[in-house]
Amino acid sequence: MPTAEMIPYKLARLSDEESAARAKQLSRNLQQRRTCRDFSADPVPTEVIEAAIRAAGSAPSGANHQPWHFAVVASSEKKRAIREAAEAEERRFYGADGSDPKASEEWLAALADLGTDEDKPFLETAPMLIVVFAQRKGGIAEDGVTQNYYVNESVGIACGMLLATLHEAGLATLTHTPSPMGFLREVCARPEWEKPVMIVVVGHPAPDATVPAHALKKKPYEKISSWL
Ligand code: IYR
Repeated sequence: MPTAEMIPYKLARLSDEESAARAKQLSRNLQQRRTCRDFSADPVPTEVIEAAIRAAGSAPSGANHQPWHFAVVASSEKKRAIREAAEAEERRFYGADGSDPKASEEWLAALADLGTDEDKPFLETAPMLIVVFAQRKGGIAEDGVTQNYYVNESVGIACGMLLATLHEAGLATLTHTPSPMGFLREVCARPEWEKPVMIVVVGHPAPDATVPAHALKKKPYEKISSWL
């Protein structure tokens, strides 16, 4: 017999019409999200960042251990430090340092549709960086010892909720993953049992921002779903 203390769970019951209308409205808006690489320097309200992190922190997680940490970086010095370290990794990735690229030819070919390169000015231009860390160990107490479960899945869902909230708030985002990312632990003063997962760059798009046309090539609904 499970012995867990249980508490009531209630949701306001919507009519099917209201339910569908709300799902479609949010769905339509989320489908407008793009990965933005051209940011303006305009500031963003800290309240929005806080609300998005609170939403992310409510994500489901293995054993409810909430194995995540969100480090908000807004200072010019820290942003510059992150840009410099990230660009050093990216130069090796793309072979822009004169050596053989770390990325395979196949990988570089796949990126051609995005038009990315080793220059990451957005890491300094954008007003906020949210560096997401996954806690391999620690439990709710963050003791660094207790085993965590389904860490990648949990943090992935939390990141999705973070991005959805920021987009709903009218902000542009970029999920950026320089590889390797170990330097982020040092810049953000995080413990060794935490693994940097991604930098979520947040801001307003620059007035002349563009996105690759490739971004609009979404797999059709019929292909991404099957009803059995
Ligand atoms: N981190 C590199 C390369 C890169 C890799 C993937 I997979 C992308 O979807 C985009 C970029 C960069 O940021 O340029």
